[in-house]
Amino acid sequence: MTIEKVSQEAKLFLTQYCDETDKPHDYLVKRIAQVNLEIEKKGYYTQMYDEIVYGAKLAWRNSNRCIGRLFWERIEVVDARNVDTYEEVFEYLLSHIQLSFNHGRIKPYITIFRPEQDKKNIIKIWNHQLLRYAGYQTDEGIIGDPDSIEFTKICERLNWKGARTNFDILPLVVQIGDQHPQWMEIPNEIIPEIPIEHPDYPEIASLNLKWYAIPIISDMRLEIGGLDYIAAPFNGWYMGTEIGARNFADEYRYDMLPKIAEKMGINTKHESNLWRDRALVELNAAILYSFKKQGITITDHHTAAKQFEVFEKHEAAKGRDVTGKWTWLIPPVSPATTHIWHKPYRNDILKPNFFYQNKFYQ
Ligand code: HEM
Ligand code: NRG
Repeated sequence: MTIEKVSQEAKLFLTQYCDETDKPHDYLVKRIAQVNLEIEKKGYYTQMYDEIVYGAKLAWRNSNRCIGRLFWERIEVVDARNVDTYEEVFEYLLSHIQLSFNHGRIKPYITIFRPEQDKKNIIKIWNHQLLRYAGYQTDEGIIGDPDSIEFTKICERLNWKGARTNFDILPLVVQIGDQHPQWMEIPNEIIPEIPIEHPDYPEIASLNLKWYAIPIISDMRLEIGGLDYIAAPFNGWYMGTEIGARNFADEYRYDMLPKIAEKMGINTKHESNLWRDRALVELNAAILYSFKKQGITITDHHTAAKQFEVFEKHEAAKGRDVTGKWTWLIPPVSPATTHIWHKPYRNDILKPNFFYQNKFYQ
């Protein structure tokens, strides 16, 4: 980004920030002047804590693929912009896992490391999510999560060795500047996991399925006011279908529907028995039941869609249009039972926002 562009983006963001948080006009004018001076001197500027807090909230509010946006104002922001060493990065990441888990009452959290523009000691997180299962291609077939095969190879090349179960939590892999990346194993005591069981089909427990409690996306770029926070891991809580209808159900992931059907004792010979659909619903019921039994926050897709509808009403009341990506907002189970199915959304990309970025490895 050129400095003209940074200055332009900064002005747009600061104007929105001051507008929505009722700052007096002369505050905005002074702040823009100050930021421009800083940009002229060093090519970028440093945002105030309150600015990154509001920026992160706006980025969530603008996340078109997210159904959880009703709670956009309720995220805790950890300022990790002064972090320089591997030890500190790992400390912040472990603490993110623990604070966001909050003994099961999961809290939305984001830890923000230095922006890319601040060239020194730029921090890169190689993991897709802070908690994620390894995947291995072996002669006997795939072990673990096929989605992680590539990253798992990278970890093994860095001399990490997994136990080769279906649920090996990957290490945290961090790179500072162009240095050799370092990894650290997440201590078992702080890894919250939920064994999956079904109240009416006890046989399902014998599949020994489990999943981790918190989705902490760590590979997206957070853009606020012209600055690129390339390391800014964030989390909310799971919607059950993410695990039950995708992670465990997709044929290219854990592919569990045939096994669930077998444990339920239903015939899988004819598609017209709808055995896939029946297995899918009960697997999703099992996910929600198991999380709730352990007192761990999770939402079902009906509740999430209703909350999203409230979000749409709140936004309309503020005179704002809700942008969204329909193909992602509809849940993968019974989508037409939600209001989202029945209306269109404009997939306009507003900023601040979270963006995909190239992988740091390879
Ligand atoms: C995507 C739910 C919190 C930002 C999603 C998806 C779901 C979801 C179901 C689609 C995921 C998929 O299909 O793989 C929720 C729920 C939350 C929550 C229930 C509970 C509070 C958050 C927070 C942020 C966020 C705190 C950021 C601050 C995003 C983004 C995506 C997304 C950027 C797109 C991810 C991608 O493209 O892979 N969310 N979310 N969400 N959410 Fe949320
Ligand atoms: N489907 C992915 C997670 C994507 C983000 N989902 C959330 N985000 N709920 C999975 O691991 O299944 N969040 O910030 O809460």
